[in-house]
Amino acid sequence: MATSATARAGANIALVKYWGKRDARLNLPAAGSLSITLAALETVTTVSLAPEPAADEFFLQGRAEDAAPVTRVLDLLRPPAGPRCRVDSANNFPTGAGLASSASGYAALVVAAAHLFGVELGARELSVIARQGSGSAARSLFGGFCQMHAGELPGGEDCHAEGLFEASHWPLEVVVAITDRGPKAVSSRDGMNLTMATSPYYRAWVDTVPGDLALAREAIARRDFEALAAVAESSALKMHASALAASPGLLYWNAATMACLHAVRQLRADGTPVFFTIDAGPQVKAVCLPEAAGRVATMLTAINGVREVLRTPLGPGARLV
Ligand code: 2P0
Repeated sequence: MATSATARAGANIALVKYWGKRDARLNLPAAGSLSITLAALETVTTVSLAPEPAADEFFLQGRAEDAAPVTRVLDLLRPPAGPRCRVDSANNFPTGAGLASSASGYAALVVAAAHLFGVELGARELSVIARQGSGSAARSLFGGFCQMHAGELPGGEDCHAEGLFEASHWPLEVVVAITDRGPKAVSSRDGMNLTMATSPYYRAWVDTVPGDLALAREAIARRDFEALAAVAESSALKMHASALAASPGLLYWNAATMACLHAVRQLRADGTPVFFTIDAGPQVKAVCLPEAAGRVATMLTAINGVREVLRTPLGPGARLV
């Protein structure tokens, strides 16, 4: 029997956002979401059987972290009273800064742990497990274009991700403008819980998601860039509007974030195929056709307050190394 397994997974960026839960304990989203998986922003995770049986250990970028969230996910895959593990995880991009490190992290974890424990599950079944670590992680099981289904069953058995198209269907590129490398002040989980509890716009936001999912799926199937740009920017702005209306209001953006949004809108008005999306942090992700990526990167690099610009094509789903 193997004593360790290693998997890698790309981060994903939602074009139709997830923000709110129908069950916090089971981590079931209130609505579906739709994402693209990124090739160049990646987590590599090794799960090893621990020589000491006492407790799981978790190291992120070489530093010991609280292992409890990792244990909860490992317990869904290992036999009762099965061996404890050491988990070593490394991101090649800033952690906890709104770049979906928990998504790629839990996706790589479930693929590695399933292999180590000899659990033979497909990507859909693994997405159900990854979701319990982090809702967005379910989507990193798949490459290219992916939809997360909220499901209706109380236990969440029908809450899973689905691969829509491989990356080759429509090879978009993503240019990420990093405006702050530090961890965000309010985690996604806390931010969405606060929005659910206090924002008068939360219900209105959730009600718009099914329509946006249908529009985005249709735009991707037809490779209709303008249609995808319209629904993706709308989804991101509505998510942030619901969060801004929480009490106290959640303000994830800084001045450079806002400057990037205007720059992307100006580029598109001038004929460049690019749109923006923003997650629970100050970074701006500009999604574009490949021929526009150089121009978009040059434009965002020149903006005051942009610390670094990353470029990535779409990539494959989580996989064993
Ligand atoms: C998304 N985000 O759809 C949205 C947009 C952030 C903003 O999914 O509580 O870390 O672990 O399920 O997955 C980030 O939330 O939250 C996220 P939990 P998660 O990408």
